[in-house]
Amino acid sequence: MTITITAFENSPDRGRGLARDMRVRWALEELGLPYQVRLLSFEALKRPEHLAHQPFGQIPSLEDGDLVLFESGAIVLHLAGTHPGLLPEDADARARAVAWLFAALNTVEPPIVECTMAMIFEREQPWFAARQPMLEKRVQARLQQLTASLGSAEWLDGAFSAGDLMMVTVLRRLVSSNLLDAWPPLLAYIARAEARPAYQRAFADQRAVFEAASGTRPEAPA
Ligand code: GTB
Repeated sequence: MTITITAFENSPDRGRGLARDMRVRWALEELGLPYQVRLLSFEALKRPEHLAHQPFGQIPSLEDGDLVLFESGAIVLHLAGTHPGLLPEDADARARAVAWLFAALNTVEPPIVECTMAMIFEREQPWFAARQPMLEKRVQARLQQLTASLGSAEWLDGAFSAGDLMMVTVLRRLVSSNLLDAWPPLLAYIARAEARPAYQRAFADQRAVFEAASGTRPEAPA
C-alpha cells in the first residue's frame, strides 16, 4: 500500500520548504519510496479525522500500511529504520546517526525556532529589542558548536544520514535571517544537502503545491 503523508494545502512558508512535511518528503525521496500527499487546510487539521492521526492537529503525519504515525522525527526514523539508505549498517555508526537526528530536534531546533518566531511575531513588542540579542546568542552558540563538530567533513558522521537530513531542515529555518552568515562551513553544508537530487525533488513537489494553491508564481526560494 502506498505511503500517505499530510502537508499544508496552502503553506505559510510560501513554498520555501520550511514546513515539517519537507523533511518527510525528502526522506521518502532519498529512500526511493513512492508516496501520496493528503493536503489539509488549517481547519481540517483540527477535525477529529486528522486528530485521530496527529493528536496536536498538525502536519506532518504518515500512514504506512496499518501504521499511523506523527512527529516528523519519529516518521523519518521509522522510514530510515525500515528501508536502506539513510542509516548506516554498523550498529555504532547507526546509533551516532540517530544521535544527530535527536540533536537536530532537541538541541539545535528549539533555540532556532524560538529566535525565528520572535523575529516574525514579536518584532513590535516592547521587549523585542531587549530579548532578541539573548535569543540570537543562544542560536550562535549552537552554530559555533555545530561548525566545530562538522570540521572539514562533508557530513556530520561519515556518509549522509537521517541525522544530516534533519539537521539541514532545522538550519534552513535561518535562511532568511543573517544568522548563518558567520558560519560559511554551515552554509556550504546546507548547499551540499540542497544539491542532492532527492532534496530537489522534494522541494519541487512542495513548491508545486504552494504555486497551485496561490495561483501565482511565488518569489525565488530564499
Ligand atoms: N513536533 C512536530 C513535528 O515535528 O512533527 C511539530 C509539527 C509542526 O510544528 N507542524 C506545524 C503545524 O502543523 C507545521 S511545520 N502547524 C499548524 C498548527 O499547529 O496548527 C511548522 C512551520 C510552520 C510554518 C513555517 N513557515 O511559515 O516558515 C515553518 C514551519
